[in-house]
Amino acid sequence: MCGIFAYINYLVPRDRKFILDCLIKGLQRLEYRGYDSAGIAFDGGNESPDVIKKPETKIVKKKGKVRALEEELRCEKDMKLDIEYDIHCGIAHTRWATHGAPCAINSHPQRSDVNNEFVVVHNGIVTNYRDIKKVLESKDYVFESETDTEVIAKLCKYVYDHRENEDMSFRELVEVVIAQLEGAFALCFKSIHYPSQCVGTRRGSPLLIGVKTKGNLSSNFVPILYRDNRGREFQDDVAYNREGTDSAFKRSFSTTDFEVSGDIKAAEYFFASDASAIIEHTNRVIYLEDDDVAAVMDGCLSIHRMKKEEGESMSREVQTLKMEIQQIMKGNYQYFMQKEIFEQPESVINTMRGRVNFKDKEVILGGLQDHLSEIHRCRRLLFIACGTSYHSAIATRQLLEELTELPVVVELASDFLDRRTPIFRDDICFFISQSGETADTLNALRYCKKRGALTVGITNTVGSSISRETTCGVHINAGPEIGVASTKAYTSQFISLVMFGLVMNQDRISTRSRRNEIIEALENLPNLIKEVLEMDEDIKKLAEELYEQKSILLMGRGFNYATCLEGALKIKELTYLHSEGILAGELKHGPLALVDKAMPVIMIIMKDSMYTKCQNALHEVTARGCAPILICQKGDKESQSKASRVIELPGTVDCLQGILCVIPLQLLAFHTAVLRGYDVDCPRNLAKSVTVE
Ligand code: G6Q
Ligand code: GLU
Repeated sequence: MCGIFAYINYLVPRDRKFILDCLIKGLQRLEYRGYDSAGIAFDGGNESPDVIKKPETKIVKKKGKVRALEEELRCEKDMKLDIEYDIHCGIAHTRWATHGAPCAINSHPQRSDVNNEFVVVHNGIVTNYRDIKKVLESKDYVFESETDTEVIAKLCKYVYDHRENEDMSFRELVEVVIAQLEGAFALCFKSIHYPSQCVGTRRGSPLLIGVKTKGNLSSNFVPILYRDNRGREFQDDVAYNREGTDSAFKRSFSTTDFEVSGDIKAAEYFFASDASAIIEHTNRVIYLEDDDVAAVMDGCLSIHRMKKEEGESMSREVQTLKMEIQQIMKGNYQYFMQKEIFEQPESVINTMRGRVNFKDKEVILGGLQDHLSEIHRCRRLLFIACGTSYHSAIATRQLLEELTELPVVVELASDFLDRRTPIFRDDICFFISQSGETADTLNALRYCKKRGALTVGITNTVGSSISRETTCGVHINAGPEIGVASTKAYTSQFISLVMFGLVMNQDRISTRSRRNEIIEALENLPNLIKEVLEMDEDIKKLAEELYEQKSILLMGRGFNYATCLEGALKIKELTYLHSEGILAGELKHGPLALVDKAMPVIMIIMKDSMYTKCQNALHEVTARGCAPILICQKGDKESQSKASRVIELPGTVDCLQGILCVIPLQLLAFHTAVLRGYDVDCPRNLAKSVTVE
């Protein structure tokens, strides 16, 4: 979830061309994060800023690439480009749609009204936007987009129009607004009521500020003066008395703050989602933390805290970046795939955000809500997909059968079409696809639609063909996946399907304890994923032992059969080694012939209902002289005694264990590919989006 960039110049005269170029360049630097549309807001009008009485904000937005937005700007006739601004704030955005298809109207900046009084760019998801929208609609606010973001802009106007204190600052206004928001966000605001000011804030999504100051215009850059309030609690109790306004908007809070000020004669500030957009302007940056509200006004930057946690540091360090742009785009990682593997503690949270209520043990999937009774009445559930997405359905099939008590059929899209599989009007057909564009899955969707089945999309790409053409669905919200080999999308698809099972089971009293057990495990899952990721070094060592092999077999059963299939797919697509995922129950029916002392075998044995059967498979394998590499639960000494190497994982509920088990295999495939000298992000012969049959 995508990119924010803002540029503020204070007493550094810049013409409009410079400002627009700077905003566009900022967005281009963020392009690698993945996005589907882009937009910017800046001061409009052709009068000199010195004579303007009423400033205006111009918004330009475009679906597609930043290049298209640039083109659109170029086509703007009657826009003077040489008009010069001593002080100016421009904001820009690349959007990865989560609410509403990618199109100009849904792109950001979103606005408060036709006069663009307040405009905002947003990364993330506001989970309570429906409630806020309802309140605002009852007050005659008219919404123009399908986004969750638009409520933020409209709420700004509402708070501004109802303020009791005429001197309310922009920062104070934003604080009132974000106190109403739930979910994850990074935001930047611009307003005609606060000309040339910018406010940025974050909760859950990243935002940082580049700082470039000059002591005076003619001198070289001087170090900025940073006044930190370490050890001193800054009292600034802003208790908003909002009596007479809607109770939905009542809240009071106190703030503490920091400032970048001093002898600032001229300054430029850059807000951005990551340092790649800032580094070419300055290497001095401040990383905002959750609930920081940063405001640039009259060349000074102040950072306020919405609340101060006990023992929290009272300073924000101005850091000096020493990185190259390429490095920053991939964070501390060398490859996108590696970054995406390590993102999984956060991406699974984003999948569950606003859907799983851990306190009340409730799950709501907004996109399916209106169709649940029809789904409950169906004859069977079909899950149709390709590759990794297909594996996510295999991984959750057993749980879905258990929770829905319905027949669950999992199909490879290509085979499903080849067979011209019979489909009935009372079938519910799910189409799982990261890209939402896979030709086989899309064709299967059209085939099922024609036969009258209800179609449900599980995709990562809002506005994709599958998400548009299905009747309803769930966006997995894993964020853009750039590495061709799917990793974080798999775990997010997995969780989306588990959430679907829980929704279907919600009203059943007899299974409440099972449901609660799963929801509790979901809550703890991000921590356990982190724990597994800490084993990276051990897995790398294992890769060093295996990378010259010719073939690797993976065996498991029950909840971990899919893990073997997915692990083998990761190994073959990245390392070009032969690898096969084998159902341990099938060993005697053929694959056992492959096993001998020399054959590398990875076995997954977890302490679930399959434990004894897996032990039998282990015996069968060791009896042929093979000492397998074992992925098992911590402390399972019995299994470990027969293994050549052991990867010990933390335990979770049986039906989620596959998420923890697949991560070492993702890492193994990754490290093996690196050791073999292959391009991890773009394996040979493969494409990220397979739009041909
Ligand atoms: C695996 C690949 C691939 C992918 C399929 C389906 O690492 O990314 O197997 O899962 O090509 O793609 P979609 O999920 O985009 O439909
Ligand atoms: N939820 C917002 C939208 O869909 C922002 C998405 C993003 O992070 O780009 O418009």
